This record gives sequence, C-alpha cells and structure tokens, in this order.
Amino acid sequence: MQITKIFMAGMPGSGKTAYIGSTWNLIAESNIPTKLYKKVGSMPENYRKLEEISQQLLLYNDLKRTKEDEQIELRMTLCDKQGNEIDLNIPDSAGEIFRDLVDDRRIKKETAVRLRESDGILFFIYYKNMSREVRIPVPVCEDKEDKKKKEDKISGVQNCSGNSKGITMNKNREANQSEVVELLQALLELRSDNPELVNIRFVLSAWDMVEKDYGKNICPEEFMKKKFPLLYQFVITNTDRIKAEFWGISALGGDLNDQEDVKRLQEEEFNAIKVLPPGGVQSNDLTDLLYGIGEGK
Ligand SMILES: Nc1nc2c(ncn2[C@@H]2O[C@H](COP(=O)(O)OP(=O)(O)OP(=O)(O)O)[C@@H](O)[C@H]2O)c(=O)[nH]1
Ligand SMILES: [Mg+2]
Repeated sequence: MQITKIFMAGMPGSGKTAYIGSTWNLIAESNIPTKLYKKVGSMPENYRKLEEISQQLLLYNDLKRTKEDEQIELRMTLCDKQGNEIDLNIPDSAGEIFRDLVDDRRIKKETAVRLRESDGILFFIYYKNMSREVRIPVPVCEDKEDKKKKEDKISGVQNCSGNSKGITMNKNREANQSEVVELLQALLELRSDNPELVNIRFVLSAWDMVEKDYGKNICPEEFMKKKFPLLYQFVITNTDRIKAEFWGISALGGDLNDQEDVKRLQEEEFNAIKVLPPGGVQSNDLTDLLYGIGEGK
C-alpha cells in the first residue's frame, strides 16, 4: 500500500482548517464525484474533532482559529479509481506554529519530523490575511505626550493585540510577504538533508474572493505573480529545490460573513466549491489537490 504523507503549512488564517473540514464533508456527505474516495469501513482518526469542524461548516458558521496545542488530523485511508489505497495523513497545525518558526526559529521536534517525512507540502496563502509591507514612519513630534504616543506606536505597544495598520502584527491573523517567504525558507532549511526536490502545492485559498476582486479570468499562477511578486520570484528562482504548482481553491465556496454568499451557499451546497488546478479544468473536487502529490517518491 502506498502511504502519502502530506504536510500542511501556512500562516494563521490561511485557510488550512477550512480545507480539511470541507474535504471531509465532501468525501462523507456529497454525491460529487471525487478522485479519491473514503475506503468503506475506514474512519479518520480524531474523528470527533473533525466532525466538530464539519458541523460548523455545514451550519455556515465561520471557523475559530486552531489552537497551538490542537492537532486536527485527517488521517484516513482513501482509494482511487484503480483501487490503489492511499493512507493520508494531513495534520492541520495552528498557524501560530509557523509564526513561531519565522519569529523565533522555534518548532516542535515532532512537527519538524513530520515535515521531513512528508511526500508533499500544501502551502496555504489567503491574500486577505496578508498585509502590505509598510515603511516605519518617522514621527514628527509636537509635544512630549505626542512623542510618547508615537514612540509606543513604533515599538508596537498599541498594535500587539492586532489591528491592521500597525507595524507589529504578532498575534493577529496577518502576515506579510517577507514573513511568508521566510517561512518557506525555514521549511526548506528543515528539509535540507534531503537532496530530493520538495513537492509544494501553493494553495491560493478563498478563490471565490479572488474572483470577486480580480475577475474570473485570472489563473492561480498569474495571481501569485501579480499579488505576491517577492514570493513568486523566490519560488521560481529555486526550482533546483522546489517542484512548485499553483492551485486556486475555494474550499468554502463563499464568505461565511456575507449574508448574500451564505444564501447562495445554501442553494449551491457542494457545487459552490472551486478547485483550479494548474493548467487544468476547474472542478468541485477538493481531493484533486491531494492526488498525485507524492508521485515519483
Ligand atoms: N470566502 C472564503 N473564505 C474562506 C475560504 N476558506 C477559508 N476562508 C476564511 O479564511 C479564514 C481563515 O480560515 P481557516 O481555515 O480558519 O485558516 P487557518 O489557516 O486554519 O487559520 P489558523 O487556525 O489560525 O492557523 C476564515 O475566516 C475562513 O472563513 C474560502 O474558500 N472562501
Ligand atoms: Mg486552523
């Protein structure tokens, strides 16, 4: 039996849990044809947690952030049309784990081992939760009190809890492009003992939002190039280390905080899901993202 181990990475709020929950619902609840099926009689490990997320999504409630000590794992045996069995092990780690890796070069040993042993990486990016790089403003101070306020702002005192305009964005959901490149570099570094190319599928999540903002004609690679030029440059200049693919995925099909979208989702159900493979045909099959990722290993 072939065992495919997939590592999920992505900064906080990049769409990892939405993908896991929605994939489980698709496999377990829908009549949509998928490339991978649930093997009869096999249930995922950590079923209760997965079911909790899946229920939230079926009720169109937005997801809570995954906690640092919480590991949601989609570990189950799936099979393809030819009857090949694939033992899938996709851990959904909290985005904070990856922020710690970038900020402090800190990672749990077991997470590093999972990364090293994986056959492929799904690297999630949600552009709405990526902030713009900002220059640190030079304050022009009028009086002492003002000066103190501006100094606090620069040191991040006012912004730690997280709003969008600040310079320090530690515990909110936003990450900037340099931090994401840094994360990618750190992951490659952790795998540097392995001379093989690393299969990375860049998942541009919430593709429904991309289409709302940028139109339906843009393809995932073009979007990445336009929106995240630094990250894209890093990827294409490291083809000796990375085998990259760019995917557009709308695991939820719409914005759970937008009443009109929720109404549409209730009508369209699983048909609202969008999967845009690189150069391929759009489908609703979220398992397509997992299919063939470890090929050649
Ligand atoms: N519109 C839309 N929003 C999405 C989609 N997928 C995820 N989101 C939203 O993106 C936000 C983050 O999604 P999560 O799946 O919780 O992200 P995460 O990477 O698990 O975040 P952490 O647990 O904090 O690491 C949530 O508010 C989701 O509703 C999608 O397909 N479409
Ligand atoms: Mg999560």
